[in-house]
Amino acid sequence: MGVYIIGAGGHAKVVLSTLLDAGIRVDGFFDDDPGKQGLVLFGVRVIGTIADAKAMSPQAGVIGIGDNRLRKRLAQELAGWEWLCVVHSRAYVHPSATLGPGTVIFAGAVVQPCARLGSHVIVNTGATVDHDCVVEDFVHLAPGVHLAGSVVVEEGAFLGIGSVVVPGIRVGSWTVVGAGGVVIRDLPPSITAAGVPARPLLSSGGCG
Ligand code: JB2
Repeated sequence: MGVYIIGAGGHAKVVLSTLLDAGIRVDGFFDDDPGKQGLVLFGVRVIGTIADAKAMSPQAGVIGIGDNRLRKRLAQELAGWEWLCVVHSRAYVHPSATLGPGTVIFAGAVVQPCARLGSHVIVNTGATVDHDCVVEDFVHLAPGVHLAGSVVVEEGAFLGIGSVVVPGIRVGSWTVVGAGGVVIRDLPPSITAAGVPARPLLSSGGCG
């Protein structure tokens, strides 16, 4: 069974560097961009489209695409693949923390005791997850995000670069927190919030 990265953009580049750091040999990327076919990145080639990956027997790998909904869709479409959980050697994960398949912990990140992280989660460069947090499937914590203790981040939420969440708060599924947001109250599902403190952004209501 080979090891492959799905996607060959900016996020895939960091996923590759993390796999290589962990001593894992990578056999290729799959990406739909015709302009990327045959490209070689750190010695690893883009060898086909995502349709080509689906046509193979299930392999091992990581979905190296930052978009949370797309990562979820591809995880469903590539059912049967063995998704690798990868932790950079310069990240710290306490032994009591649990990490699901496909989850990546990048350089400088910290995951503290009893944190529970689901599958295909991204803990990006220098992000921290404190004790007893629950981070559900397909969440992305961008670089420099800080979750205090006992925070819950529901499925598919995206916390933008440098945002922070105070203890015990719940961020709803598929909600987006803008860069630098400071979350001090629970946020419902499927909204965008920003600011200090973070508040839901009002939609225009379609009136121009
Ligand atoms: O349906 C698709 C799709 N299928 C394949 N939608 C999108 N948006 N992309 C698709 N792809 C492939 O995923 C594209 O051909 C492209 O090569 C790759 C996405 O690359 P991109 O560099 O645009 O995004 P990324 O997910 O690698 O990185 C984003 O997320 C990271 C976490 C960027 O915002 C990075 O800056 C960020 N660090």
